[in-house]
Amino acid sequence: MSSQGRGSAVVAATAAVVCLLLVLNFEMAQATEARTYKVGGAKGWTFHDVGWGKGVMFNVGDIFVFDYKHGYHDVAIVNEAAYDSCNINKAPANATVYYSGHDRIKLVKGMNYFICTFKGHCQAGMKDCCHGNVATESSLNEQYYVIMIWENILYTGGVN
Ligand SMILES: [Cu+2]
Repeated sequence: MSSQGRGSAVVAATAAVVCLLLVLNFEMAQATEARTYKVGGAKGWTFHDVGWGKGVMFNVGDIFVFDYKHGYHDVAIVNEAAYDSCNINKAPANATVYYSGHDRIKLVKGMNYFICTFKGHCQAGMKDCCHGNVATESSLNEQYYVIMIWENILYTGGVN
């Protein structure tokens, strides 16, 4: 009788640990999994693209995919001055330019500015900017809290 009671306690404790592991995995996945976005949506990187992604919360490490016909456009990572003026000469001399037609660019912290350097294209709206946010402190604290609960169950004799 008593051994049966202990057996069901072990099952319950095991189930609790499994549940917490699932929560923990979910939290970790949310914090570390970079998301991928196709710039411009279905039509890809093209004219009149300015404004795409407005109001979306992007995270550092998220990946922007620029899809376009190779040789017809490019993507330059620029600064605010070059972005605002559509003048590539205002960007730093070492600004990175991608031109494969399927470029994957990782967001960095702060503002990320992209323009097409082909003549007239930026002026025609081939420009986008977005803000790369870092994970908030509160979400990191929540993860830590879940780990603490899990460790308590494992080390305070909860499963014995
Ligand atoms: Cu272009």
